[in-house]
Amino acid sequence: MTQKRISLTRYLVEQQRTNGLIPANLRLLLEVVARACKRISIAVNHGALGEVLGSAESENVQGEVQKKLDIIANEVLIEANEWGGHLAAMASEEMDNIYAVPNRYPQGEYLLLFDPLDGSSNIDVNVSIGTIFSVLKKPEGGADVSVQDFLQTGSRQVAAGYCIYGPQTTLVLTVGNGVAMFTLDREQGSWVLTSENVQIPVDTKEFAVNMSNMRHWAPPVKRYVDECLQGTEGPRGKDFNMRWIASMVADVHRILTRGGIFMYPWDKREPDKPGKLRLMYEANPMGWIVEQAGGAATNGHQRILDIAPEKLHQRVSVILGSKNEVERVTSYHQA
Ligand code: AHM
Ligand code: MG
Repeated sequence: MTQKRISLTRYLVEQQRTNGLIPANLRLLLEVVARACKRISIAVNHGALGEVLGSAESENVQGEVQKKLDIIANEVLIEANEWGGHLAAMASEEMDNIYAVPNRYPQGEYLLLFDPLDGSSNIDVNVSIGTIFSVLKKPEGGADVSVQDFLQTGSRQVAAGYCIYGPQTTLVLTVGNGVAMFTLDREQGSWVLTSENVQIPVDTKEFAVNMSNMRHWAPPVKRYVDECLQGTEGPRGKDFNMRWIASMVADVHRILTRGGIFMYPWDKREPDKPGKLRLMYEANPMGWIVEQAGGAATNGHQRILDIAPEKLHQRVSVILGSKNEVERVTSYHQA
C-alpha cells in the first residue's frame, strides 16, 4: 500500500480552503522561504567541499563575528524573497538595517524577519543549525516602509517557523492553527508533511541551559536549576536530565518532539542587556511555535508574545517549553 504523501503546497492550500488562514500571497511567501531553506540546506551539506565553512572576517550589528554561511544564508533569503511582490521589507539578525524591497519590484503587504543561520558556533563542527523566521503584516497607511512597522508584538505574527539542518532537514511551521513538520525529501526535492498537531508534553524531566553561566544567573533561575539537580532527594522528587546543543533550533526541536524546558536567561555578565537571544528573530517565532504546540514561553515576568519591542535587534531573556515547568520558573520570578 502506498502512503498518501502531503506536500507543503497541499498543506498550505488546505489551510487556506478549510481555515481561511493563508491568503495567496502568504502562501507564496512561505513557499519561497521553504525553497530558500532548501538552498541553504544544500550549502550546509556541502560543508568543506563547498568552501562555505569558516569565518567571513566581518561582524554583524551585535558585534558577533560572522561565518561565511551566515552571510550566504542571509543572501539566499533576500534574493529569494525580494522579487515576488509578497513583501514590503525584510529584517535579519545579520543586517544592521531593514531591507526594503527595491523599487523595481512590486511592494507587498508582508514583513519577513529571520535569523538566517542560528547556532553559528556549530557550523564548523558539523552539529545541527537552522533558519528561524517570523512573518508580520505591514501596518496599513504610510507609503514607505520603516523600522517602526516591524515593532509589533509577537502576538501579531501571521506565520512563524524554522528549518533545522540536522541528520534530517525539517521545516516546522505555524500559521496559528497548530504546528506542522515537513521533512525534506532530497530525491524529489520536496517537503513532505511528517507530523501534524505537534504537542509538547506539559511535564518534563529534561532541562536545557548553558550551565557554565550558573554563577551569573538571577536567584529564580538558580533556584529552579538547583532543585532539578537535587533529583529524587530534592523538592522535585525526580531525577532530571540535561541537554545543551547551543543551537536554539535544535534544542527547541527536541522539546517539540519529546518535551523539555529551554532557558537563556538574563545574566550578570552583561547586566544592561535583557538576555542573549533576540526577540524579533528568535524568541517571538519560537515562542509562538511552542505556544501553538501547547507549551509556554516567557521572559520570567511576562509572555514573550506580549512584549512590546522598542528596537529591531532587541534582546530578551527566554524560558520556553513544557507548560508546567515554564510556569514554575515564571512563578519563582514573582516570589
Ligand atoms: P546565534 O544566532 O548567533 O547563533 O546565537 C544564538 C545561539 C542559540 O542558538 C543558542 O541557544 C545560543 O546562542 C547558545 O549560546 P552559548 O554559546 O552562550 O551557549
Ligand atoms: Mg540565532
